Amino acid sequence: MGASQTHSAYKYQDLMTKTGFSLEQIKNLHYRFRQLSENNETLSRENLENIKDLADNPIKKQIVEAFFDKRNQHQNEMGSFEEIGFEQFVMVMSHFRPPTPKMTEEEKLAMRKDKLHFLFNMHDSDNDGKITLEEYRKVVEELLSMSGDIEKDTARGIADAAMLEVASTNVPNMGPDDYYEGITFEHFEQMFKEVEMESRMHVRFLDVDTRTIHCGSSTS
Ligand SMILES: [Ca+2]
Repeated sequence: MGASQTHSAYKYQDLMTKTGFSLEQIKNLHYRFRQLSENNETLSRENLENIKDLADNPIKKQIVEAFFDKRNQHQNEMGSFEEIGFEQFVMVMSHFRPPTPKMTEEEKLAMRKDKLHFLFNMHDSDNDGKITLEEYRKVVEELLSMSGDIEKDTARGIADAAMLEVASTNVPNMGPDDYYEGITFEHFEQMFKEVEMESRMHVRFLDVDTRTIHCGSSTS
């Protein structure tokens, strides 16, 4: 037991450096990881799909997939994992870390970009660097399917109209015959220019409040 404790202490240290989480936060995440994986070394899609708080989330599929997406591991790798271990889990969770008062402006900007990349990747499911109309439609349809009385055709119409607006904002001189290939990351960044999302992007569905990384019911 002593040996394995030393081992995990060493691992924790490494993860703290990589993610900026505190020791306590990592311990909390480990606790939650063990719960989710039912005490296994790795987490499967099934483990996450069974989370009750996620059941009604319209973009559940994208959220679950994000955990297995190699792009979210900060290593320039692509593709997806079958299952993820604790370290990979923490790397994904680090995208939800809120900025701290101690951070410099530069660090805050880098963090913002990182979060935007995470969101962008969630939509760009085939990872070609563009969110195409097809990909955008899928997300809008899923978002709108929440309100059961909206027909698929209506959802489609709303997605298409939204995309057209995005296209005309991002490519102001587009002619009627020009084909809009999709939202690039630069466009995406523009779209979110006015949105303060650094502290807003957090998850509650894992029963982990990422603003504090406390497990269980938060007292705030
Ligand atoms: Ca794409």
